[in-house]
Amino acid sequence: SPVKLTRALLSVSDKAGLVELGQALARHGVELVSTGGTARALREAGLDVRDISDLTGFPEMMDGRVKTLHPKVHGGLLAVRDNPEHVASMQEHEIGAIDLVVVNLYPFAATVAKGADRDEIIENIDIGGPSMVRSAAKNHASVAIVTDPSDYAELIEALDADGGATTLGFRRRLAAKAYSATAAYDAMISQWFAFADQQQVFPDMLAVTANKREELRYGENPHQKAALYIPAGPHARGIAQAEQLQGKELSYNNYNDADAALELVSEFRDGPPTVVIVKHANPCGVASADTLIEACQAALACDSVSAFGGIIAVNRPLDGPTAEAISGIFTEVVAAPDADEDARAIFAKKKNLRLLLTGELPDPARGGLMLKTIAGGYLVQSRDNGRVTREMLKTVTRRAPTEQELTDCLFAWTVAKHVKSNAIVYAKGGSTAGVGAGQMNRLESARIAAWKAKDAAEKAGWAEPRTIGSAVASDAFFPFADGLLAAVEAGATAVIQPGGSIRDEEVIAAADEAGLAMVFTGMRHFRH
Ligand code: 93A
Repeated sequence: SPVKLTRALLSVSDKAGLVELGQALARHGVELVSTGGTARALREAGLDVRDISDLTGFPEMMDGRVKTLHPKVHGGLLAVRDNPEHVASMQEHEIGAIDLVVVNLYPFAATVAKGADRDEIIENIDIGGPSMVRSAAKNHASVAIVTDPSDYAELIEALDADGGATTLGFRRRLAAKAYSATAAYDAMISQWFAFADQQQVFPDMLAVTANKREELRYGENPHQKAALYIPAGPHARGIAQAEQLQGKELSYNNYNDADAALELVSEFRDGPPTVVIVKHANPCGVASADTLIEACQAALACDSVSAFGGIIAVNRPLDGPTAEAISGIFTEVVAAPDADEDARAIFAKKKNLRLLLTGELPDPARGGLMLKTIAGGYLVQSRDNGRVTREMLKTVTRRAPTEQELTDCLFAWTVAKHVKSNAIVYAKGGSTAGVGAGQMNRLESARIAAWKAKDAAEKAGWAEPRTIGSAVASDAFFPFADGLLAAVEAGATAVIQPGGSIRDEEVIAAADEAGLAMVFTGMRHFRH
């Protein structure tokens, strides 16, 4: 796989480091072929250079728009060196192999940045350069492609070390970088069109990395435009890949809520039958049980008021009884790995209900990136795939949690991870008792969760709210003891939280005084 260089094509707008590179190549006996400006710069440094017009037999023409776009260039780049037919074509058409391309492209971004007029900007869209980059990168089995002057030093070192040859590993890395460079270059041009032409609602820059699958009726609100894009490259499967069996088109909010529901229920992929009900991207009822119908009833009972118009996700194929129970309340979307005949028949009567079949649930431990726009920028972070296991828990109170409390703690913690911060979740016996979401202080979230549990008990005619004897999860540490005291007041007996506050001791003392068992996870799950 090492390829000894014989001919290099250099065509660079940024002439930095060019002469040093040319000298190194000459030292290794490599023939240099160049376009106008590049050839001039090399010659001025006393190097021997062959003009591209000499290689192609055509002059550079049309203001340089056509310089390297020629079979003698692209044939020399693309020919498979050990393919007899390719070799025969090279001989027949007098095409010489080119085994190194050094290109950097017309400075499109800099031309826009300096405030050039439209014609000058258009003239700085490089065509021949990216073509050579892509040809050379495709044939990286034999050709090295350098697009970045900061890689010249490594190339020179590699040639010096390998007697003027490049290795396959190096060429492969260069090829990957080359395609990133051309993709970024085109993205930039596409963004410029979108920006210069403001009435274009969907900047098709996104099309560089994703394909628009559908335009949605509107965005979060009716005056906003919206569309769903699917990544162009390899990607994980999720709600966007679900098969819709029936119901109206999904709206922007439907997708967003169904995603939240599916992501949460996927945490229970390997767990017992579980049902998640989501409203405004927050879970309002989550329950696990021996059967799906029991889990469904328990999830509905958590907060039957909020469940109205909700989005439901389950971790088992839907059966008839569960479908019947869901049909009894107004539901916007149901997402399930599958649905049996009975369930399908029952839902078929609910014309407006959107039924989504997801197939195997997404892997909650998978990696990936999360993207959020802020004015003038993007925030990018890795997906929150952190998971807390029993072994990671550290008991910090005098009393250790019972087996049941531990199970409730982990259940509450898993749900809290999917609740907007500040998140407080009470859980008992495999279902949420109260969820407090999105408050600006933790105490308020704790109070709201407890209040909701009380309200649910009254509505259901239970003797007491299910926070009595529950476990409570907090997505981040309690900065003061007051949030914990609110949980004590609500009747919680166990607490799970990250720990790490400078007032941990105060919080632990308050827990001890109330006879609570508390465990620290050492991991936080903010979500906004
Ligand atoms: O106008 S082009 O799109 N047409 C071409 O055939 C072509 N070949 C190379 N631009 C082309 N190039 C670009 O010219 C290279 O990407 C490089 O940026 C520049 C180098 O030109 P010069 O050597 O004349 O400075």
